[in-house]
Amino acid sequence: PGGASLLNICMDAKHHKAKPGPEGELHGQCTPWKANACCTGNTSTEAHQDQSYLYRFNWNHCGVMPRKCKRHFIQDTCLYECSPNLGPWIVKTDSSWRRERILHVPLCKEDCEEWWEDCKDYVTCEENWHKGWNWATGTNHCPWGTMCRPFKQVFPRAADLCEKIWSDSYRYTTAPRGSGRCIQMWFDPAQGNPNVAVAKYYSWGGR
Ligand code: FOL
Repeated sequence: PGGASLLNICMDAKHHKAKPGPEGELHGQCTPWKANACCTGNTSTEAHQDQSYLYRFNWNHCGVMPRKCKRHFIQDTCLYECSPNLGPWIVKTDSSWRRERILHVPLCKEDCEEWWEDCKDYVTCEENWHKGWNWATGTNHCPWGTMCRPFKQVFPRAADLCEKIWSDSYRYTTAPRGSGRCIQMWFDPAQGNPNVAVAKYYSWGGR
């Protein structure tokens, strides 16, 4: 494996298209991917909803998540659902809801640190948001015996947030945005998608 086969592909997961391609319109924060995306317009709209049909995930499990924090979770959802540039980090997984996942995507330092900074005063009861919830009502709630604690206690450093929250989907890096060595959750599509070059670099063996 490696090389060109890792470029411009979609993972085999819950809502991803089979192959990337242009979308006439993507919603809100997902618009940067519309020239070439693994998500449909519907998925991009749902990415902005509380308890969307995507995963029925409740951001507000410890009280209402502030707007400035939620925008990072929306952006994470857009990258996860829409990016065609995560090929070098796609791995098979044994899970009830997806056949492939991403592992250790090198996230740009600023994207991780701003996410942590804007969420540090919000509260949560789980370190890994992929598992352990009480789904009895159809959406996730904190399981009995857990406590809502500030992000900055659950995730003492920015790296803890970015790496732990989605079971190591991301790796914290010290590479800055624009370096070509890290994946950007946020970008201005006017200059193209900066993650294309990053996927190329890593698919040919860059470390
Ligand atoms: N963003 C990123 N960057 N990586 C991801 O892997 C990712 N995954 C989701 C959203 N954004 C992501 C999907 N989120 C469950 C919880 C969260 C979720 C998807 C599914 C869930 O059903 N959890 C069950 C266990 C299910 C199982 O593993 O069989 C639970 O016990 O809470």
